[in-house]
Amino acid sequence: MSVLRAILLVAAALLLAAAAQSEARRIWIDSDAACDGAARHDPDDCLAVYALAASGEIRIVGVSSVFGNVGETESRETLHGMATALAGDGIAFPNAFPGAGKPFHRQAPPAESEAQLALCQALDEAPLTVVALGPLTNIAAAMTACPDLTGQIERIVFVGGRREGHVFHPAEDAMPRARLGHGPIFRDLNVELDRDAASQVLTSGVALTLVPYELARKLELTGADLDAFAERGAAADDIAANSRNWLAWWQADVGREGFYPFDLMAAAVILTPEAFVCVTSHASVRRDAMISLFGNLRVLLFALPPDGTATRPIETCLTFSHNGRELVRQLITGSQEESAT
Ligand SMILES: [Ca+2]
Repeated sequence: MSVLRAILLVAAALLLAAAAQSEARRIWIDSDAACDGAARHDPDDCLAVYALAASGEIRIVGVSSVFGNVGETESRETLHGMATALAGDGIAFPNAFPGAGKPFHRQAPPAESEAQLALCQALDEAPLTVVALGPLTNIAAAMTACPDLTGQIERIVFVGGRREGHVFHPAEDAMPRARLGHGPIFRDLNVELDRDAASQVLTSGVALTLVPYELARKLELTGADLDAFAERGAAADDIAANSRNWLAWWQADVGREGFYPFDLMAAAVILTPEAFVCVTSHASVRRDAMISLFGNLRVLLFALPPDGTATRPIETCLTFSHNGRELVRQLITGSQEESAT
């Protein structure tokens, strides 16, 4: 093959790749990333962001930071750090637009964040799917700022929601001698930190996919998974290192070999939808009549089948397909072909 012909073939391949990328599904990531290595900071946002950034099959058109697991500033700095680390590995990832530092209804007057304006602009350019890994404040703010563009949101994939009466109790039967007999209990924080935003998004009419605790509890990421992840490059090595304290807390205080990778599941719903069994449920934001924890404030409840009180049909991913668990694990550990090389 002549040198000229080889150059032309490479150029054609690059053009094809660029064309495929421009036609790829447009994704917006909203995140309360907290993977700084602190013992009680859940690194799952960073695992989700890594999986989305590294896939090459989607086009990340924007990223925004929101308060949640940590403050908005720390979340944004974490995302910026990830962008730098990913760039070092040759993976493009945009810097995060600053978003909300507190719930929408507690902002007086409501602040107009760069995140909501940038999301409106991205919606004005073309339809997109939002992966919502934290409280829905930025999404609700954008819906308020540019209501005529809400129809451009193809779908929101949101980490949250539960069935009535369901308590998030990760130890389950893993720690029979735990203090008080149950070990830690988690809240549905992405909903509870901004209930009004959750309610606004739910009632907006935009297609919504819930990725609840009930799904995440069906997969544990272990130390061996983090070992494999760390081999994928400097960015992965950083995130894996910053996940070790979280893993250690799960092993010591929850009694499990691994941790439930909550936000990673939302990334996986985008990247490997065949890994999941998702059904239509009916959801609403209201008080849970079966339990009075946390002052019995409103929460996002879904019901299967409809229970007569729920209002809105939405997609809810509840379990894995036959090989789904391994497909999701491989988003972190790398594909089997990669492992074999
Ligand atoms: Ca999160």
